[in-house]
Amino acid sequence: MPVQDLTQLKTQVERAVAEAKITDIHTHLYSPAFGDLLLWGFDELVNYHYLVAETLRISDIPYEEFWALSREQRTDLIWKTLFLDNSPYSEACRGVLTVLNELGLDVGSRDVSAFREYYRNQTVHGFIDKAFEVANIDSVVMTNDPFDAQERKVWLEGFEVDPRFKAALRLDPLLVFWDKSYADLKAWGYDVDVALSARSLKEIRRFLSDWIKRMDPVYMAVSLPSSFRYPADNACAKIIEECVLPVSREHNVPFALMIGVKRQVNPGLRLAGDGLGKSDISAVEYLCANYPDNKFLCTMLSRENQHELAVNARKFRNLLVFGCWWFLNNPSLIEEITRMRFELLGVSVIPQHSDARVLDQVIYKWAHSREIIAKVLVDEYSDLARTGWQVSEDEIRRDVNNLFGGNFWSFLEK
Ligand code: HDL
Ligand code: ZN
Repeated sequence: MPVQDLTQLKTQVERAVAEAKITDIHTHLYSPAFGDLLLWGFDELVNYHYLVAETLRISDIPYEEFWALSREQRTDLIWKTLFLDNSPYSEACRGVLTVLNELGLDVGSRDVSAFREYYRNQTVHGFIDKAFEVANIDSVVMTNDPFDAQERKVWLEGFEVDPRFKAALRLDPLLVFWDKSYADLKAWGYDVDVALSARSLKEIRRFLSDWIKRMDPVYMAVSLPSSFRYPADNACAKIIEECVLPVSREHNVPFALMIGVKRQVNPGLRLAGDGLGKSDISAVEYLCANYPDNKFLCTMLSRENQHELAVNARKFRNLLVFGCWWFLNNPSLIEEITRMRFELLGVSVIPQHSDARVLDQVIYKWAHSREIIAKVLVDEYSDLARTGWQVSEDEIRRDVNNLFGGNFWSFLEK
């Protein structure tokens, strides 16, 4: 039945977006088998590094004094600074309140002890079910780092897989910190040297294949600095060219490029200390053009890179753009970037991922993004309607399901 008017269109888009079961293609969440690597609950939510950065620009507390506080003491300082002494309308603050509200808690009470009491009555398994249900997500992709000692142990010992948690093989230590990580590979029995001999490159390919067999990742990923250049005469480029790309093709596991971080611009903030820089899009262009048999997912951190990234995606069918990453995950930028992407790429894009680091965050990150993406879609479809082109409810659902997961899974299966 074609959609006849704006009110009906809006209702149908909002329903389709609300009902779409999402594949969240990049998070820092872990299945319960990984123990306390999975962060959840009120105090973790308030201690999210986004809120730490916002607190430490207002509070005069010396950084080391802040870090010497207990997690709960940090929560209380962050809560007072950002929620009570100032109105919490920043995206990260509002997100905390959206989570509490969506869980049915009385946000207006501002009663931190009541919020903590709620979580004390939850179990991790029960809360995973709850968070997935409230956020209406089908599965999340983890960020799995074989160089992390705590995580590595779980993978080597084996564990019961929770199918809602997909693996992603994260390669930052290998690609960005080779001068240190080569020693790890050597200790693990891979015959490598820092100079990247032919033998070393072969052994790095073996390392990657071993971990792909162990993890069954949906992709390999790396967060690259805004200074990333490709081609280049450095270890990062050499390992990408000689190891990651051939292994990616061999196992049909896409390579996800996340480009634009400036690591630790303020080390005193620890995890909150990273900044961003505008990156060189020609690296993405070169990789997609020169490796047509490789599949690349890509997200970039700078607003200024978004248009050229979308234009690149128009040129290369082996490039799938995803997400409004990190400092772009704010309503005004999500709307701007999504509109531009829909105008340039139509449905062939993954508009969002949550990047959730605390399980509860999938609730707010998706609630906020669904609202914006639905709003943009209504405008796109109503612009179509003005030409006489009527979209049916089935077509709306088809598009929405592709945007929220179908495009990702189809890209993997190519
Ligand atoms: O490198 C990444 O995957 C980033 O998302 C960082 O983890 C960053 O600290 C973050 O959590 N952003 O949301
Ligand atoms: Zn991330």
